[in-house]
Amino acid sequence: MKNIVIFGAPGAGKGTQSDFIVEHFGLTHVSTGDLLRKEIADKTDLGRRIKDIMDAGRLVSDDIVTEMIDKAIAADTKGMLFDGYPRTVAQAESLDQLLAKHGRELTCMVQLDVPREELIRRLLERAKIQGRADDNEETIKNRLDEYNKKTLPVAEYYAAQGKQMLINGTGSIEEIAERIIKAIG
Ligand code: B4P
Repeated sequence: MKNIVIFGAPGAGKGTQSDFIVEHFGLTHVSTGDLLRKEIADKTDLGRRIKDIMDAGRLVSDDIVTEMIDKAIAADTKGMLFDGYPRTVAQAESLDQLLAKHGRELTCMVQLDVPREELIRRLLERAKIQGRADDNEETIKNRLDEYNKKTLPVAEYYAAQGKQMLINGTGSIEEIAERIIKAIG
């Protein structure tokens, strides 16, 4: 059973490439960004608490996302693709513990490598099409700062475990999908 993390900066193509990976390997897709946005759209208590944090491009607390992931792993029988999680070293440690609790372990971490100017270009382009609350110039800068400070150390965590696979995340969506599937396979 494969359990894979897709990792990268905001706009690196994690959500985009996740569709190809889950289809090819028959995995369950868990995007913490999608789960959190649903809480906001459904106006739940949690959604009300996290809206301002997400709109500002900051990370929500580790406890909130860890609880969501625990539930998702408990409900899964196929193997999983974790998209947008873990985003801090504390979350990466929790993921290892949660997988072990369910008798599983992480297969690998796929890291999409994309230059900063291209990340900004993609997110501003998406802003025109989807109008997501956090896709504007100032919030994008906050998201990239959060990524550099809190999320990039997660790459070292997986490199130290020998589980990091670095993939060139530039080029056409199909080309990148082919690179990822070949590397995992
Ligand atoms: P996410 O939903 O994970 O959003 P994201 O980082 O912007 O990546 P996304 O997957 O949407 O974009 P993609 O790169 O596919 O997180 C949003 C917020 O949720 C965070 O800021 C945080 O507040 C909160 N959050 C989520 N998880 C959390 C956690 N674990 N802990 C704490 N907080 C958490 O694509 C971007 C754009 O690029 C798309 O428009 C796409 O079409 C385009 N694109 C993709 N590939 C391309 C290519 N090859 N060429 C050209 N364009 C491409």
